[in-house]
Amino acid sequence: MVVKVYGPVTAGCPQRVMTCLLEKDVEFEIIHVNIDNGEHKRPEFLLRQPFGQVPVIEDDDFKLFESRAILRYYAAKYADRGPNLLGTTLEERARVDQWLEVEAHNFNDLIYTMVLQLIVIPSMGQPGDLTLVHSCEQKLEAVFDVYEKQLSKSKYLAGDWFSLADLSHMPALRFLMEDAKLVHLVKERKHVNAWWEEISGRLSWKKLMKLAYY
Ligand SMILES: N[C@@H](CCC(=O)N[C@@H](CS)C(=O)NCC(=O)O)C(=O)O
Repeated sequence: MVVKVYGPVTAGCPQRVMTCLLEKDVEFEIIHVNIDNGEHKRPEFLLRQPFGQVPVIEDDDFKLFESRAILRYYAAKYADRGPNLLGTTLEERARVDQWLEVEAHNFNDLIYTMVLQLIVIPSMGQPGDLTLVHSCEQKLEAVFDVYEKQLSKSKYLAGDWFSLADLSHMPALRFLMEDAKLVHLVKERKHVNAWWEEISGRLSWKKLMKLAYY
């Protein structure tokens, strides 16, 4: 049965899930949800995701929302296929969880606010709040300083192997890399930059970029 992923292929949270499925070589079908016209807030979609957000997956009769829960599900379901994204020992798994929490709460929220102010609100014809963007940028400097320190000790966030913790950062990192005013956050940190070069060179990410943008 082909896994159905609901959400635009260009949105960060669905991209996180699709990258994981590509890592695990799981066949999937993208069911486009038009978030520009509010399709994700309609009653039919709220039956799938009661908070009106993407992504959602349907795998046979199993349905799941929340992108990081979906990552953990597929990394565990296909533990023996492709790279081990979860860790093996209890401690490795805990470290992956730790950095997944950091990504969700210290990192992603700041980027989400920036995307809203720099892309979403202007696309609706209103000016974004650049003071808010600047404040997020300042906070991100401090977050990336922590990452730089961690990545000087291990090749990836949770150790010397690629895990969900790294994968989960990729869509938001791409947004920074594509913005001429924000790319410095990554580029000026030697280890963070080398980490991005490494993870964005993975086949799964290259395949996703082809699916989404070419
Ligand atoms: N915690 C949720 C967040 C989902 C989320 O924020 N999705 C965004 C796209 S990346 C969305 O649906 N935005 C439209 C909206 O919130 O109305 C997850 O990780 O799945």
